[in-house]
Formats: sequence, C-alpha cells, structure tokens
Amino acid sequence: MADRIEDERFMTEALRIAHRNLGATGSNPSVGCVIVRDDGDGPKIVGSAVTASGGRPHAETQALAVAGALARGATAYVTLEPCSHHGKTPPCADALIAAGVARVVVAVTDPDERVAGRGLEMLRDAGIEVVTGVLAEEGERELEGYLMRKHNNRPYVTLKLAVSADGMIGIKGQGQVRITGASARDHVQRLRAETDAILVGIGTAIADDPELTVRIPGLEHRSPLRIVIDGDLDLPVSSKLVQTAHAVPVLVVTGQEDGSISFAERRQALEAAGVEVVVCDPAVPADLLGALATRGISSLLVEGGARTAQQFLNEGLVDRILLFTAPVTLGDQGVPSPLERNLIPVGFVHRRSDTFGDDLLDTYEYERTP
Ligand code: AOF
Ligand code: ZN
Repeated sequence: MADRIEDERFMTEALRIAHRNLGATGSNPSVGCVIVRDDGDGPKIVGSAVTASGGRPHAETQALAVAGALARGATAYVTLEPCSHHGKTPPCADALIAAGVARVVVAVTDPDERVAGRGLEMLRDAGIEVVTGVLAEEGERELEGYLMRKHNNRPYVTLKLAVSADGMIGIKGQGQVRITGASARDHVQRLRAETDAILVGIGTAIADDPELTVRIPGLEHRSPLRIVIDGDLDLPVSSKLVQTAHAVPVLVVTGQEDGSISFAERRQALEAAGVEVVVCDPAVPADLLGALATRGISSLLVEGGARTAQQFLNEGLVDRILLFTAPVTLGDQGVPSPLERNLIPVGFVHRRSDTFGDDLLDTYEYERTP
C-alpha cells in the first residue's frame, strides 16, 4: 500500500510534467500523467506524458503507450480526473481500465460537465482503487486557467506591470522604455509561452509598437494570441503586430461600427493583413473575457498600458498582479503606474518575491472568499 508521501512525490512529478505544455494545449487543460509500478524493489516510473500540443492525445493514453504491458497492476498519477467522454478521443478512464491499472491517484476532479466525477466512477466500478485530492491545492494552481474558465466563463487574468523605483511605467510621449533588465524580460517571455493570450490597449500598441511574441529559442511556436483593445480601429497596418499577423494571430477588439467609410476601410485593411476584428464593447472588459472563454482561452496576460490595466482593476477582473520593480528613476516626465500611490488594491495578498538581476518581482493574488 503506497503511503501519502510516496503519492505526493509522484503527483509532484505529474504536476511538473503537466507544466511543460501549459499554454500549448488549446482549450484543453495541460494534464500530467505518471505511471508507477513496484515489483518489490521500490517504486519506478514506467511511463509518463503530458497532454499533447493542441490538446490531443490526452496525457493518460500516451503514458500508457510508453508503459505498455508494465501498466498492468501499476498506479497512475494524474493531475486531472481521467475523462469519461467520447470526445475527439475515446475516454481515458476506459484506457486505464483496459491496461489493467490497479490504482489511480488524482489531484483535481474535472469540472467539465461531460466528466464531473464520472471518470472516477468508471474506474471504481471496474474495481480500481481511486484516491483523489492528492496535492489538490497545487493541482488547482496548475489548472487555474482551465478551472477559471469552466467555473466562471472567463480566463484567469494576470496583470504584468514594470515600474521604476519612483513608480513610473514609462516616459510620456516615448515608445518602449526599458525599465527592467534582460533577466526580467526573459522571464516575461517564458510567461507569454505559458499563456493562451496577451492583451494591450491601443495606446501601448501605437506608442511601443510591440511584437508581443515569444522569442526564446525553441519556444517561438508558443507565442500566444495577441489582442489589442482598439475602439476606433487606429492600429496601423504598418505596426509590427499587423505585419506579423499571418504568422502569429492578432485579434483586434473594437466597438460598434460607426458606419463611416473610413471605419469600414480600416477594418478591411486590417483583415486583409490577416488580423481578426471582433466587435465587442471595449469599455466592458467582462464581455470581452466571456467571448475569449467561449473560444477556449483560459489564461490572459494583460501587458499594458496604464489605462487598460486600470480598467481591468476597476472591474475586479485581475486575478494576479506581477509587479516588477527596477532600480531606475524616470522622473517627472514619467507615466505613473496604474496602481494608485503604488498601493496594491484591497483583496490582493502577497504570495512571493523573486529577484531577476537587479529587479524585484512581487506576486500578488486576489483572494476570493468562497
Ligand atoms: C484527460 N486527460 O490529458 C486532458 C483531459 O476535446 P476533447 O475530446 O479532447 O476533450 C476535452 C476535455 O478533456 C477537457 O474539457 C477536459 O475535460 C478533458 N481533458 N482529460 O483525461 C487529459 N487534457
Ligand atoms: Zn482523456
């Protein structure tokens, strides 16, 4: 009989594997599965896998394929309840039963209405020992985007801010101003790779002309969907965002068409360049988040600027704040941080502090009362 410590050890490994494809599995959660057997000489991993890029095949079927006949009598550690539905692939619960697995250990049950406990039931009905809730908190953290979308029909929203020591996020009238150092910027690139979509307001898109892609060697294909809130369709066709739209998708969110010829022409020009234009009241971020959830977006990184950040904060639509502070001063030409008097809004709790070169990263999370 495996003990709790052993279960947590292998679930930690399953969670670590699940993290590999975070942001790369489309509307499917990135799940980790580890298959362990003990022939009396200590437990050994005989197969492991993460949900494939794009979302299929699921983790369990791939891990079982690696384990082969060694899966018989083994324990499967899965970060999310194995599925019970015939989707684009047959149920993972059936695959585990057919492989003769003796025990299944799960971190989080699946809120998907097609699964919701039925996966566990199928396993138990087949005589498999099922243990749930092992490292549930860590599992919920790893699956935070998927769970937020399933429970609240919106993505998990992370606001990233980089401020100078005197509380400024840029210099008025200037484009991209480097505030943080290379190590912090690298970290942001990795965060982008783990995120489904990234969002900026039109002010930032014009002032900074950012590309918002992932440029880490080997992870270039992990660039998220790039979203610009652009009420009047002012995004220049010559911008880097539009110029790269055929390679990495760009979504422009605009308000009601005003019926003018110039609006229609601008829309046509953006669409011809490969940009998707959606009409959704840009002043109501909740509507936009609902629309994003409907297309399977589970995590959103809000990267600027001050007005967009303020809007999301005011509406209570920020779940995590990543606050980078750099040891530079920008002076009175600076654009003040959207955090009033540089205070973290009520309801957020400090989770951790990390350093990246000379920069500090403080992570705050909104603590919801159940
Ligand atoms: C698993 N293992 O690795 C994942 C699961 O569109 P489909 O048919 O692929 O189904 C998507 C659902 O499958 C998703 O909403 C979630 O319930 C489950 N994801 N399940 O057994 C996995 N990624
Ligand atoms: Zn499955």
